[in-house]
Amino acid sequence: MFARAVELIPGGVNSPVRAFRGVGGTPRFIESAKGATLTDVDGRTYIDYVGSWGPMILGHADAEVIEALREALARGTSYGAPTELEIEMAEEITRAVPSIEMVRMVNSGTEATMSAIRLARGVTGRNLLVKFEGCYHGHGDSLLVKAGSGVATLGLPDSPGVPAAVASDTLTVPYNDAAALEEVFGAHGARIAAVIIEPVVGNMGCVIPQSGFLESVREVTRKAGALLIFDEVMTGFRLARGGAQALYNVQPDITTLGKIIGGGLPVGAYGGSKQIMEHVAPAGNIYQAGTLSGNPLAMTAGLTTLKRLRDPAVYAQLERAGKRLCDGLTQAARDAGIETTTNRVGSMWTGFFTNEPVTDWTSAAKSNRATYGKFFHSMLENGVYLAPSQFEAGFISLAHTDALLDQTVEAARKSFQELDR
Ligand code: KE4
Repeated sequence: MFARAVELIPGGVNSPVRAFRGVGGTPRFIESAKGATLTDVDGRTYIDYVGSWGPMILGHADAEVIEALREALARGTSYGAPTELEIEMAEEITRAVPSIEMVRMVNSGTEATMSAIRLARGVTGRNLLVKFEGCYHGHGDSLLVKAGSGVATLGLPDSPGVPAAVASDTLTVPYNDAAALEEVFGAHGARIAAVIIEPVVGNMGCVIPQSGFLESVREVTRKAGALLIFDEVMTGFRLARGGAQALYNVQPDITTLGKIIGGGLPVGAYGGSKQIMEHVAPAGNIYQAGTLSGNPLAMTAGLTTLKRLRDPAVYAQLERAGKRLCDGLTQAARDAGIETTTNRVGSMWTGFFTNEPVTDWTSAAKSNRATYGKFFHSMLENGVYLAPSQFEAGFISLAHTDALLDQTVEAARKSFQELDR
């Protein structure tokens, strides 16, 4: 199948990370999924910790979600006109996330962050954007930018096709480095429209904000009149019903969401105060649109998922599962004499093959990618499907029973033993 796919689809995949280039080998083609389990086209089953990169927090093919979709399908798939479902989704999100008084649905996390950045630039009348090295916010041109030579120097394209003129409006600073952010604001503060950040990072592997860091980002943006965008596409409804901003009690001006709020169907959203969101067309003049935005199927799958997440017990369960798994994995590695650093918040985690703390991209990049690749394939052979890259987060769902978590730890015990030191 992969040989056929590479003839017709760039790299044989519709999103690069799926091609296994971070770990080598041939990607598995998936036939079906149920609960915590994936089944590939050869009939092999795996305990899944990718969960479609975050959305599948209830587990795959959740009976209630499938039933709700079945009923919705009978009423058609898309109207291109407003529906009550979109009001219910907006009510669900605004009730769950205090900083969001008004929200616009889009169709991907990329659309959400692109729109949030345009909104921030339109509202402030400023152009510069600040992001953090190692954070990923989708593939919008302003975000495919790498750091210039010095912290306060303007950004450079991180992909062909991104004009230098666009990249130079983005500045990049190291994560967890409040001093570097202060320096950037000292040099450019009055021109900065927004800072965009993953409040808990998933995209360099899981990296946790150090104490006071998010508060310092909030303070420096407030003082300079720049907007703070929390990109909670991954952390929204994952770490808490109110997202990372509820967990760390830091309120951004704009929040982007995605993944979980679509229950596995294409979705994204951005929201904030009414005062800010009323600038978005057609209420205001900052343009953004989308054929399938708020489509009835994604709203149905998303709402069914979010209603199940109203029960605070689910986050206690996800925390217990995360601790059980990661304590087990760490012990299994240690028993095999292998040093790992594990960063975890709730049901989102990464085990890095390094013996140093991982607090930013520089420290994450020191991890041993070759060892991770060997571990990944050994676990795959042992029936466990981890993220096919050292620099991604793993996700546990409500369908991951203690038995499956313990089975995963046993598989890891074998895999760690197999790793040549
Ligand atoms: P999408 O456009 O892929 O829906 O969302 C982009 C995005 C925005 N913000 C954050 C914090 C994200 O994690 C993402 C997408 N995450 C990746 C996982 N690293 C999706 C997987 C993929 O690219 O295939």
